[in-house]
Amino acid sequence: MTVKPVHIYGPSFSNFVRSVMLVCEEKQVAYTVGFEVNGNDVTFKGEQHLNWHPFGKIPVLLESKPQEELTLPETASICRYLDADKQLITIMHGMTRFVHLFQ
Ligand SMILES: N[C@@H](CCC(=O)N[C@@H](CS)C(=O)NCC(=O)O)C(=O)O
Repeated sequence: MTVKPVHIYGPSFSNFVRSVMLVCEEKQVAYTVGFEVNGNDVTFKGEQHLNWHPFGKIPVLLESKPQEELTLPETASICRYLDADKQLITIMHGMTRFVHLFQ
C-alpha cells in the first residue's frame, strides 16, 4: 500500500504530469509535484534526471518503499502502476469503495 506521498517529478503545468496528478486525486494517493526532490532541485535533463529517464522526459514517479526507492518513468506506466495498487481506494459516484470488492 502506498503510505508516504509519492513524488511526481516535473512541472504541474505539463499535461503529462497532470494526467498522473489526476490518477493520484482519483485514487486518493498523497503526492507532491515539481523539480524539487527531498529538498534538492533536480536539474531537468541533468545527470539524476537522465538516470531516471534516459530520454530526459517528464513525468517520473518517485516512491519511497520500505525496501527500495522506486523510480518509474512514462505517464501510461505510472498511471497503470497507481491504478493497479488494489489497496488504494477509489471514489465512484461520490462513494468511497475498496477496489477489490468490485473485481
Ligand atoms: N512518452 C512520455 C512523453 C512525455 C513528454 O513528452 N513530456 C514532455 C513534457 S510535457 C517532455 O518531457 N518534454 C521534454 C523533451 O521532450 O525533451 C510520457 O508519456 O511520459
